[in-house]
Amino acid sequence: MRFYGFAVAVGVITLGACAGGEKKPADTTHVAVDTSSTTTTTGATTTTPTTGGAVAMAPITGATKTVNMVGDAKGYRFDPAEVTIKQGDGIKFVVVTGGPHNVAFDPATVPADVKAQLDANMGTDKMSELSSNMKMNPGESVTVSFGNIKPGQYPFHCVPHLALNMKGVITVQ
Ligand SMILES: [Cu+2]
Repeated sequence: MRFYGFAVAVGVITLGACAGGEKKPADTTHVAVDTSSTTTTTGATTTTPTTGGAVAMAPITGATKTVNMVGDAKGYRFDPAEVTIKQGDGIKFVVVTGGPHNVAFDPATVPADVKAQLDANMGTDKMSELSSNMKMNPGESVTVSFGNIKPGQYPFHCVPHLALNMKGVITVQ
């Protein structure tokens, strides 16, 4: 009455290859994308595009003439209204009476290749391109350099008194 050998180690041999079910090939691609995007930013665009005030002021190297800005019983005017100068000269516009006055060039009358230089030559005391700030009191002035301005005729005016014919012409020889 003996029962042997029943439990003769039945199923313990089922050890087996259940390893490594978690690998996904996506890991490698992620790394590759990151590196490539860093290299794209190094594009060599170092040239300055069309920035407005890129032209430097060309200083007065010659004489400076004075033009008075006047408003009285006879009307509003530049005195003298017609001025002839040489390239490199300057003009100092001085308030005498009847302010506020200013000095402005009509962008439509200034040649395209002169515009940026003339605007720069008016300095930074401006209310817009080619138009100086208002000058209120006697003795206040606006000085414009004609350095590096090519020969030609340059009409100018006073913005608040343009309708009253306060204007003139500068001839650069
Ligand atoms: Cu005026």
